[in-house]
Amino acid sequence: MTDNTRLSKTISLWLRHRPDAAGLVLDQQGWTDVDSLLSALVEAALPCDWQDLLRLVEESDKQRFELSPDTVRIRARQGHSVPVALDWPQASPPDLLYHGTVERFLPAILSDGLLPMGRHHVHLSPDLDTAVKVGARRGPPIVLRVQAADMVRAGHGFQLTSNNVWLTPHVPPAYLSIEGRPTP
Ligand code: HQG
Repeated sequence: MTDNTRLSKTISLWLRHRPDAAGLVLDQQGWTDVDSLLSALVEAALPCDWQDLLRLVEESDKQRFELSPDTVRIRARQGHSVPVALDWPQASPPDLLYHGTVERFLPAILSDGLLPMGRHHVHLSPDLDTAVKVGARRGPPIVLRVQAADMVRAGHGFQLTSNNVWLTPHVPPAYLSIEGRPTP
């Protein structure tokens, strides 16, 4: 693992799941002080200065982190398991969204739908490529198609993050089909 990947994974862990492990406090919207984060990184023997952090935020492949406009605070854009109420706007999704997963989860997903599991929301992408990459984290990827516009017509809400991830609390199985396989 490169130093940058280790740094990014540590910051992801702290800002999404374990702020307590670094003595950090997140506010309601998931923000914490950049200075506290930099001090915690030094203590964890992952020294990172302000320039390094700025580079990491800007160059992160998925734009996972966000700095406040005054650059005093930082947060993860999504993916939390700690209680935060992120203020992403409700938005109207395209007709179809995609979710990458693996074969072993399919029976449960086709029976219960997509559930947030350890996170606050189900994460969906507007393009196939991203879904393939998300699924491939766990094995040979399976991509599910989500009839997002139909869900909206049935009263389901969606939020759109500034790095183009669509969030929704639950996708019932009726709105799912497997990309590349005939609809049952
Ligand atoms: C599956 C990463 C059984 C779901 C990624 C997934 C993404 C079910 C896993 C972002 C299920 C949850 C989110 C059900 C869903 N029964 N399994 N009913 N419903 N699942 O990591 O979407 O690099 O919480 O298919 O790239 O994989 O961290 O969600 O396999 O963007 O920035 O349960 O996290 O981004 O896994 O990934 P996750 P995800 P970062």
